[in-house]
Amino acid sequence: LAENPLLTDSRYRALAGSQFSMLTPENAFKPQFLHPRRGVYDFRDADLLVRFARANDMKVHAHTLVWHEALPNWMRENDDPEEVRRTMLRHIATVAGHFKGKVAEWDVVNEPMSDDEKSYTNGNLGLRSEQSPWYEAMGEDYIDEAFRAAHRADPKAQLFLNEYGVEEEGERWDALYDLIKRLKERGVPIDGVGFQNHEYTPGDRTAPETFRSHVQDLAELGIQARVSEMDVPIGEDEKDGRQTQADEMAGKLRVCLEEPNCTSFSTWGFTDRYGSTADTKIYPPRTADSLPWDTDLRPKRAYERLLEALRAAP
Ligand code: 9MR
Repeated sequence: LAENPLLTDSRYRALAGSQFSMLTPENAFKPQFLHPRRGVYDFRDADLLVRFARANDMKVHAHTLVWHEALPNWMRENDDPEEVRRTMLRHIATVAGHFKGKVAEWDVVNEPMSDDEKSYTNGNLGLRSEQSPWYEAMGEDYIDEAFRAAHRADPKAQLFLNEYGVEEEGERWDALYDLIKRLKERGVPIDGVGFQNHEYTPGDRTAPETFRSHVQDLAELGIQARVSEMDVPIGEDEKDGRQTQADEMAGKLRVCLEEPNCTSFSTWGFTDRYGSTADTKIYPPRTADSLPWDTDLRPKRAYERLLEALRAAP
C-alpha cells in the first residue's frame, strides 16, 4: 500500500487537489477477518489501514458489512432465522460503531443480486437467495435492516449497496433499479450504489454511455453512484489490449467526473503485482495485466488516460 504511486505522483496530486483520494480495503474489513468467532473481533489490520489513510489525507470507503462470501464458518452454521438476524444486527452495530467517524462510507450490502436466471422470474425479484444466509433468514428485509442498523451505528457515514454486472442493460440492472426504488419508498437510509466494473472478459466491456444512463436514473432517485472495483484484464495476445484497457477505464472515469451524483472512482488494486485477477491456481502464479500500474509499478497507458480524463474534468 505504501508503494502506491498516487501518494507521490505530483501530476496526480495537482489534479486531484483536496479531493485527494479514497482508500478501499480489499479484504481487511470482511467478517471472516474482523469477526472470526462469535463475539470475538479483531480490528488490528483494519485499524492499521484507517491510520494509514488518515496519515495520507485519504478518506476510507469501507468494504463490506453484509455479504454472502468472506464469512467466518460460525456465521453460516446457524439456521434459526431470528438468531441469524440478531447476528447480522450485532455485527453491524459493533463494526460500524467501532469505525464511527473514522470511515466516510460503507458498503453495507454487497452483491445482493442473483446470478441464477430463475431468480428473476420466480418471485425473488432477482435477489440472490439460497446462497445467502441473510436472504434465507429474512428475505429482502435483510437489506432494509442492514442499512437501518448501519445508519444507527454511524449516522454520518454514507451508505452504499455494491454490485457487479449492472453497468449494462438487462434484467439484472432493471431488478437492481427496482430494488433501490423499493428501498427509497420504504425510507431505508441508502445513499449510493457502487458499480464494480470488473471486466474479466472482452464480453464484460461495457459502453460508458449505458453506465451514464444508469447513474442518471439513480440521480432521479436521489442516489449517488461510484465506480467501486474496476479492473480490465487483457489477453496476452490481445491486439491493442493496453489501449482497450486504457479506453475502458478512462471512459468510466470521464462519465463519473461529468455526472454530479457520481462521487468516486476506484480500481480494485493498483498494481498488477498484487492484482486479484492473477491466476493463483498454477505454480508459480501468473500475474494478470489488469490495473493501471504494471508488476514493476510502472504506469501503463491506462494511468496516462486516467490523468487526461482528470485534466479534462468539468
Ligand atoms: O480481491 C478479493 C480477494 O482477495 C478475496 O479472496 C475475495 C473473497 O473475499 O474477494 C475479492 O474481492 C471481491 C470483492 O470483495 C467483491 N467484489 C468482487 C471482488 C473480486 O473478486
